[in-house]
Amino acid sequence: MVRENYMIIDKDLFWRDGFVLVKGLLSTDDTRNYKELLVKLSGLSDESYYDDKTWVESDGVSKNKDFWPLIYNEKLLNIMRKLLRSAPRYLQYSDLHVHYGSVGWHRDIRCDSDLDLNEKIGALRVAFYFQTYEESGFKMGVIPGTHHSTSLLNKLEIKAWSLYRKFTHKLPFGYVTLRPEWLQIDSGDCLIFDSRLLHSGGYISGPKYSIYAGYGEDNNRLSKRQVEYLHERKDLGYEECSDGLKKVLTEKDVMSEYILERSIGSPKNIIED
Ligand SMILES: O=C(O)CCC(=O)C(=O)O
Repeated sequence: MVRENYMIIDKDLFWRDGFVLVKGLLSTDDTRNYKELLVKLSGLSDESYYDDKTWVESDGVSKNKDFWPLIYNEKLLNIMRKLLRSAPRYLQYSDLHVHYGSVGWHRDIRCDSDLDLNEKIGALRVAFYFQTYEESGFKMGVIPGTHHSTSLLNKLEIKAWSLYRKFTHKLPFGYVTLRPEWLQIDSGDCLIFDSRLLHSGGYISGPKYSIYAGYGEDNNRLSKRQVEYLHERKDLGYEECSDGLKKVLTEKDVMSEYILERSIGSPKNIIED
């Protein structure tokens, strides 16, 4: 059954399901420009997909000034203002993807306990896409409600299907305890989801360009944890938020208290004798 409420910006629905798909959030011009930037930075093109080339850059939005307008896109901020309890904050957690997919059910934030799942709202992940469904065949999978609860049976089923996928390189053919929904993605679409939500990219059959960015609230321990993750994952090479970006984030009222705290404790500010 096709649900009608993918695009309804309603806080209660969002808190219940954990996601909203906003069709055509970005204009055609913006979509073309960001795709061109991804092509330039990655050195890959549509054709590279057919040579099995992929590219990922962590912290890519913050490191590249040309992407900053995405962070404070007014349409996006207005939507997040409806979904959150306080002003949206950019958490500096971002990835640029070319022809890359993350297939397999996962969350984008560590959830240690029921306490984490019981929080009404966690950090947010915002995904922007720059190719048509016709070009890529890309669908994004989400399992509504799993940001608040995942039963033991759900977990076992996820384990079983991930083994199946590992050995067959195919997506599951049927679910028993899980109710995934597969969202058809087009150029300019934007998916906003709670980082705790179980989600999976679908396999692609053509070029794909996407940007994933993290947002949250001040005074929210899951938003704080999202920023702490940037410290922990040294391998991802997150840099301290630059003064230029801090200035812009402050002007646009999306500066996070956790990013500011992080700067204070960053190695750059530690004086060694
Ligand atoms: O675009 C995709 O294939 C999914 C990416 C994803 O799930 C992630 O980066 O967490």
